[in-house]
Amino acid sequence: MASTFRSPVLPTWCPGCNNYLVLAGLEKAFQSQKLSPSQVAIAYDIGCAGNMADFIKCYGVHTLHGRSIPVAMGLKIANPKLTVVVVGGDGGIYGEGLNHLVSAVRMDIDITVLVSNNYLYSLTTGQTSPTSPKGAKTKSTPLGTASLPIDGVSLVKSINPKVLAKSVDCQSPPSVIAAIEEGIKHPGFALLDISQFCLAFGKQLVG
Ligand SMILES: Cc1ncc(C[n+]2csc(CCOP(=O)(O)OP(=O)(O)O)c2C)c(N)n1
Ligand code: SF4
Ligand SMILES: [Mg+2]
Repeated sequence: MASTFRSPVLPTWCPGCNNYLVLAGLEKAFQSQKLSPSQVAIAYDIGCAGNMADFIKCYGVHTLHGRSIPVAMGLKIANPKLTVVVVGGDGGIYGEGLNHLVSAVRMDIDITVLVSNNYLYSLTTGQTSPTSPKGAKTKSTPLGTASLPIDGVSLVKSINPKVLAKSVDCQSPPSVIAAIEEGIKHPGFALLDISQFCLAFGKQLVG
């Protein structure tokens, strides 16, 4: 049966991209919570992950790079009955938007932040991101990344141990599906760091 959350736009991600799993997990979680599209609002970041904006049918704002969390906070404050979700990448959430993540965690606001963590800026064709491993040779760091990577889950827990923060890996699809449902159900702030391998640019990180 077709999902009530599926828009008529077919996903444009690379065949096999792990974001298909995130999309399926979100749809499954909304359906298991018996939510209708008019009860859900999603703030999308910019990037491959954020392009999900076109593929889901519910309230949504395709925001600016790094600015999805403050938009989600505004949505939740304006209408606390809404289930509010953020969909973004490691670049937007842990880089340009990191200060907003800190604010949301301190407030323990009831939003669920899904980070498609592929350790790169993928939409812009594979530059170093805040989670790229130290020494990673990428398009933007041919001599190797000088900085240490950010661990989003540890960072968030160190700011507010009360929030839900979990790391899951797309190599285990059931764990991703279960974690998304847990995040949506959690009555407070939830961060899911969803580890992914970018099929187009990830080989820079393993070779
Ligand atoms: C304010 C602003 N800064 C930078 C960009 C360019 N830009 C677009 S997507 C992107 C990186 C996306 O990486 P990430 O958030 O990890 O998402 P992914 O594409 O890897 O899913 C950047 C730097 C932009 N669009 N807007
Ligand atoms: S470039 Fe990477 S993250 Fe983007 S759609 Fe392709 S596989 Fe997915
Ligand atoms: Mg990324």
